[in-house]
Amino acid sequence: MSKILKVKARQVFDSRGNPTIEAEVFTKNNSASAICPSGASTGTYEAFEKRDKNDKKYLGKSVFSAINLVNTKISKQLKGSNIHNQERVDALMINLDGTRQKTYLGANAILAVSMAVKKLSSKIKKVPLYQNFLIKNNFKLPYPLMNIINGGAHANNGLRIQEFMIRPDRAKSFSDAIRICFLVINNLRKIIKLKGLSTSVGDEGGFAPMINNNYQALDLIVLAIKKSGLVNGRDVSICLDVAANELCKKNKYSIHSKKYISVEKSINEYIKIIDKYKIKSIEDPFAENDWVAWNKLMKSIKKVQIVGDDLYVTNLERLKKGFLNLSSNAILVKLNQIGTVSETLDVIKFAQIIGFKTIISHRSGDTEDTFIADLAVGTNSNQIKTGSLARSERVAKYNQLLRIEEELGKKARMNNIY
Ligand code: 2PG
Ligand code: MG
Repeated sequence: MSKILKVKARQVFDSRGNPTIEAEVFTKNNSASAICPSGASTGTYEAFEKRDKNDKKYLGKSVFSAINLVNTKISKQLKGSNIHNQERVDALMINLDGTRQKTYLGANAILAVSMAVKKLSSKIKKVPLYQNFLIKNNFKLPYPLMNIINGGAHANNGLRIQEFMIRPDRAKSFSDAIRICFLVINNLRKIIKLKGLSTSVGDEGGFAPMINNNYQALDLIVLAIKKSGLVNGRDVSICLDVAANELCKKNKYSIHSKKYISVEKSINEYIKIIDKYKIKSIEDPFAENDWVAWNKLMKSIKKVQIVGDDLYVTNLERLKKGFLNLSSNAILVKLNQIGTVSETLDVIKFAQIIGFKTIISHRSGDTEDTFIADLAVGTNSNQIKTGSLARSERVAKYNQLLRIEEELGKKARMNNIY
């Protein structure tokens, strides 16, 4: 048995240039480190991200107090624990924290340590990280949900919907999936340029042209798919993350235009764009507490993947509620929404038992850490959402999946999306 000797943390920076935590876990002869990501459109029920609100030198965003807790309390608590017993290590941190949303230690502190423990366990076992989760053979590669136009809280163009994505549904391999996305992105860049718009990118690497109308963004994507010699709705599907928490006021929504309209009218608009643009997946179509609206949408449409992100916040209790309420048929999984690897795996296991699709996701403030690429393969997750083929913190995850595919060789298979 390899015992944890100590844990050490340091402040590093995420892709938005904000401070975040890197934790390093040591056994006698080995060490591994991991970095916690950070969201912008966060759900109310997410685990707590601890920052030094009064540290003016970093505009209240530094993470030194959480780091101090890692170096003292967490390190002391984990000393002597078996590095391979992830559940016990995570339980020790959860108990030490003792709060519902991990407000004492901070989920950012706990998660960085939890991920580093998983990585070190793999290193000591001499197995690739993806082989150290739930699946032990028949590994499958996830379909990328690739972000190509950014709006909402991830850009300042005024687009209502936060993420416009494509999914290469007919790709036979992960490398082919990436090639198809590459083609569409390159054609989209040309189209945006020809229209005299900016090809600069948003937080997740998708283009952020100054357009403020969803339909305009969707038309650009349809054109880019066509120019790539592909068929929208067959070879490539358009997928959305509405992030509707940001677009809700007193049970009314401003998803489709600046005007706030009722849930029923919003659903009618959804039905129209699903038909017109052959949309296959919609994430957070309504706000995190509007269980009735989610259920109405599920009953009004068929064959569309409805994904709960802010609705579930990778929390087992909320997922159970959503299952009973018939709120969605898929869940977005983000490690830092819940704060430990073990709790994340519990949520994935339950989601798969109830027949939900699982989509492993990055955060809009992400890092060079590629943990989620391995997590997607190691949990047999159907899809991965990790930004565009731009910005190294996004591309790093796709590159890691290409490496995994190469390593699996002839045994590599794509997951199923339907
Ligand atoms: C989302 C995520 C990731 P954020 O809403 O799904 O794309 O954004 O990390 O800002 O919550
Ligand atoms: Mg989301």
